[in-house]
Order: sequence, then C-alpha cells, then structure tokens
Amino acid sequence: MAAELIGMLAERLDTAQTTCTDIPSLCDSHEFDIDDAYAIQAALLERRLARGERVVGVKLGFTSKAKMAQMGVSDVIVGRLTDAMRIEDGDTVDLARFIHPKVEPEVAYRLCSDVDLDDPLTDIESCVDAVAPALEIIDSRYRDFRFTYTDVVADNTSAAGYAIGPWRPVGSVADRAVRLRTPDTESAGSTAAILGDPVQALHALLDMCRRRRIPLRAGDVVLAGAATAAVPLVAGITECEVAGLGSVTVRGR
Ligand code: 0L1
Ligand code: MG
Repeated sequence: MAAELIGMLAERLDTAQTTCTDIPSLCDSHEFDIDDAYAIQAALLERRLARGERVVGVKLGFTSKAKMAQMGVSDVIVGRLTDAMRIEDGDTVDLARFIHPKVEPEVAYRLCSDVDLDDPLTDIESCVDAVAPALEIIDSRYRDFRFTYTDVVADNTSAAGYAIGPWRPVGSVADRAVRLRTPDTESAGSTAAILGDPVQALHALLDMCRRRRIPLRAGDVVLAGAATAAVPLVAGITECEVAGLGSVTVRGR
C-alpha cells in the first residue's frame, strides 16, 4: 500500500479518536493486508508522538482462544500505549473522552531492561521485574465495534486507556481468579483465559515484536490480555481484582 494511503487511513482513525466520532470499517473502502495494517498503526502512533505523547508500553489483544476463533486468526495482536492513555489507580476518567468505551480486567507486567529483539537467546521473562492487576479501556474507532482483523490492528487494537494497580515482584500468576465489577455488571474469570497463563503473553509478545520491529524498553508496561469479555465502561466505580495481586479501580464520570 502506498505511503500516502497509509497516512490518509491513519489520519481517518486519528480524527475519529480526537473528535470522538466513529467511522465505518476501513475495509469497506480499501483492501489491505496485515503488513499494511501495522504500517497504518505505526503512522497513527507517529501522529500521537507529534502531539507530544510518549510511548510507555504495549498491549496484547486476541489472547483468548474464544476471541481468536471469533476473528478466525491464530495470532495475538499488538498495540502501543502512550502516556496520554494512563489513568492513575482510583482516578476519575471522563467518559466524554471516548466514543463507546468498554473495560477489560487484565494483568500487567513491567519491563526492567531493554529487550534485545535480535538475540535468539533473549529470555523475556528475565526482562520483567513486576506484575500488577490492570484495567484496560478499549474504544474501537469503528461503528458498533464492527471491524475486521486488519481494521483492528490499524486502529491500534482499540487501545484507549489503562490503569495499573500496585506492582508486586514478579512471580507466577497462573490460574488466578479475576473479578471485574462495574456499577452494572459483575464478571468472574481466570488468568488462564490469557493464553493459558499470562506468562505466555510475554513469549507471544516477543515473537510479535520481533516480527513487527516494535521496541520493548526498560520501564515499559505490558498489558497481557483480558481475563473476561469486555463490558461497557459506565459512570461510577469499576474494579478489577486478581487473587493474590490486589485490585485497581477507575471512576467513570
Ligand atoms: O485488548 C483487547 O483484547 C481488545 C483488542 C481489540 C478488540 C476489541 O476492540 O474488542
Ligand atoms: Mg485488552
């Protein structure tokens, strides 16, 4: 796909986000493959950086078997997190910032060293020093969250916001009970929904970042994926609790 078209599609997604106006699937009007989709995502990120935002981490999507099956894919997807998306634990978030936000309970990891993508012996687990409960806010820029696989990658995997609870020294978080409470819903799940064990998300991330040349730096946050289906983010308190890790909240307003 020509660079000019990549820039134009990135601009369309960027305007949807900055004006809180949904758009139809890009695939309704253009044909593009997964390489083009990551190129559009990169161009979208460039626009954010040009406005003064900073990259602070990465997120994985499609980390549950159910979601992969629904989308007809066998790969996770990767998006980028910027400082403008960060919400402090317990803080209020203005719902008017979003189009139709949903929230997911997740596990976050913190990188303590740069990850060498070119060394085949890189041990990504040794590049992580902390783990925490997390909430991710997703806000597809597409009307009614209707998108194709390439659409959602181009749209930075619906990334819109995140909050991280207290960090703890890293250890296994396999098969921990997870609860998501909003004023309207209560859902229960397990960290096993994240590729069987969230640590597998780190390995999938390394593989994707190698293929897509996405840098992983000391201090970066990694959102490993959702433990339950996403639910609407509404006014009031939303909490994610992960057994043995603690909880994190945001207050929608
Ligand atoms: O973070 C996620 O798992 C969501 C990825 C994008 C799919 C969606 O918007 O539902
Ligand atoms: Mg997510």
